[in-house]
Amino acid sequence: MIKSVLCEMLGIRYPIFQGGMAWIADGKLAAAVSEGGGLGIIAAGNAPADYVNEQIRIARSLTDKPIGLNIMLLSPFVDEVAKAAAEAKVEVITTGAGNPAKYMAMWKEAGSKVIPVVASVAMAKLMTRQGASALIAEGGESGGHIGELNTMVLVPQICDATHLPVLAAGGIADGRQMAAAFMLGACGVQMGTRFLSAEECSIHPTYKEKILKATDLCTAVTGKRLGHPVRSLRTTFAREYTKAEFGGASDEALEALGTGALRLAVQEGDLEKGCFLAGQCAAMVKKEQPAAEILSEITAEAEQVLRRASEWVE
Ligand code: TUI
Repeated sequence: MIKSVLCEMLGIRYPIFQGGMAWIADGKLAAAVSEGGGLGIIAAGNAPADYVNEQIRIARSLTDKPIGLNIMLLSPFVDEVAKAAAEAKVEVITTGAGNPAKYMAMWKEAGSKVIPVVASVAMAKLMTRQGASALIAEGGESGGHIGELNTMVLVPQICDATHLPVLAAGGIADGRQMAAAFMLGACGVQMGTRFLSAEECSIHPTYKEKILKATDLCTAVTGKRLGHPVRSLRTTFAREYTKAEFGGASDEALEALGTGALRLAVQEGDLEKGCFLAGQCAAMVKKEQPAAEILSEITAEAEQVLRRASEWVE
């Protein structure tokens, strides 16, 4: 067994969160992860409150274990989703792509634990002062919207900047990396890409296949010019976007290229126009398996590695 303060704090067996991936992390996937002993997290993404409420209902019908909701702070529906989260009393609220300070009092009053994703020391200190229960330090190996720093340098600096429990995220897909995260001071991990291959993950079969066939250099970052760098698989979309980005396309034209691209990847498996978000660890995802098996396999491997760690010391 891995011992972690996160397990006691949240009532979970494994200190592993499933990342709140927009369009992907629905009630079914979140319930499978929570039922398997981790923390399953529903992604609100850019969806309205009605969608979020429905996914929470689905998750609650499949598990009585704690669940989380990820609120993407750039969403046009962020205010109504923030309110819905408080009303639904989800056990954990995670946030991404911004500063959730103005909602934190409301969420805490509702009894939710607030665990923001941070990508810098300044944000970690601010969230600590605002009453977060833990922090997710997400490095640039991650899929989707990313910050400047990578996991290896971000995690220890965040751990030094807060007394709160820290989860490491970004590029983590196996037990060796989970053990390494503990060595950096983290007491848990969040994984997104690894859960794309879960049997309970309902992405288009083409998306799953692209992940299972990915190799080490398969991802690229686009969107730096608009100030929203995003990591995805190198597909036609990524190539076309990069061409437009560095070929003098207007901001409006770039926005138009990106609109709907996540949905096209997830629901249609559209290899031309879809944006297939994935972390740098995509190549480490080798087979489709139940979410519960992913959790037990990674934890068993981390335990084995951690037991051997003392062999380095005489
Ligand atoms: O949010 C994510 N990953 C995402 S969000 C998303 S949807 C989207 N699509 C296109 C453009 C933008 C978003 C796809 N993937 N991860 C968590 C995360 N949060 N990574 C980095 C941050 C972050 C960045 C800045 C957190 C806080 C922050 O603070 C800035 C400030 O001072 O407000």
